[in-house]
Amino acid sequence: MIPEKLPTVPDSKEIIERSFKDIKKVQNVYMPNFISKLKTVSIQKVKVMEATAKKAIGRVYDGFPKFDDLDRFERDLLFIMVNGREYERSLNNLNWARGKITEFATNSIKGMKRAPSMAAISRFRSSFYGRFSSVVEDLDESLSFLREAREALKKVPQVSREMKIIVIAGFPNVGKSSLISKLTNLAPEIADYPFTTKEINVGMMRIGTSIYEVLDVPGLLNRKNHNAIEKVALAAIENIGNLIVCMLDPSEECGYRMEDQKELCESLKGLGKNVLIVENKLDLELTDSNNLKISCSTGEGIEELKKIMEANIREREDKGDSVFKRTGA
Ligand SMILES: Nc1nc2c(ncn2[C@@H]2O[C@H](COP(=O)(O)OP(=O)(O)OP(=O)(O)O)[C@@H](O)[C@H]2O)c(=O)[nH]1
Ligand SMILES: [Mg+2]
Repeated sequence: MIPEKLPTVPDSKEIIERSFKDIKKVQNVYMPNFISKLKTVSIQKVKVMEATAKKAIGRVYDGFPKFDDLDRFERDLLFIMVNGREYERSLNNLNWARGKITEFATNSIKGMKRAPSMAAISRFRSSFYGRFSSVVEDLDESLSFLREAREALKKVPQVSREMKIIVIAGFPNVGKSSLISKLTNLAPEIADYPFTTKEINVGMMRIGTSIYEVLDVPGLLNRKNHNAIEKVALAAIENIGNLIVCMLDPSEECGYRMEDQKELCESLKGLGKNVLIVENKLDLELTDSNNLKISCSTGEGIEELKKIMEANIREREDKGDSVFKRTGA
């Protein structure tokens, strides 16, 4: 699961500045012995600096989902947008830095406790500041990557784990977004050019007493090497769709041949998916196939489609079909 609120990611400069600011708050203590006084205050400063930095780094580390927290759908989508290995490495770097800071602080405090002179105490303290700053500075690349990953994570749609999910798939420009706008109260962008939809639109559809989640996904071509936009569609089709409505445009107004469009539907079936083939743009072209025919322009066939979708899901569910086992982590 991706947490609803992801922490903001500071840069290394902010973490260092915050840590140095916090040590200014360390109170001076009254002690007749100068060495004891410097020791006490210096140790306290190192402890404060360690705590502030670890808190700032920990907030990011703890707030970002780890690989195992993500299910396959979330993982696929996130890793289309950002490099998966880099994501793991960046989080590991934060965790490593947290450990290093504690190690430096512990050693520095140990040294200060044994230090025979004020100069020695100051040396231990300065050396901690230096090592601390360089470890935090080295995090800059990871922090900046995680800032990018945060934006990508925010784009992963929240889909239900309880409701049945219907994915509207098909070639670009066939009318998928037009259909979701008929089935739900969503109003996504609809346009007469391919790849209008680049992200997943999620809507709710009520049929009788049941509520389904309907996903309008980007267009998908029937080919092996999919681009990043098509991969978004595949992430939903492969991992979470209980029913895939594969939409065809027999008028070929979409700009793609029917033959290729049909092959796509067949290849989705080949993946073992529960596929329902629907022909759209009935107002432009009426074929003599056995597929269900609709028109998102006139609304013809939409009510029938709803009934068929519901019957399909009920039947599959009654049979205990594997399409209802959501692919987990
Ligand atoms: N005549 C007619 N045009 C339709 C019908 N359904 C959709 N369109 C038109 O087809 C074009 C594409 O519609 P969209 O709903 O944006 O298609 P899409 O499949 O979501 O397209 P991408 O997001 O680019 O993959 C638009 O110009 C729609 O107005 C229909 O039933 N009849
Ligand atoms: Mg669309």
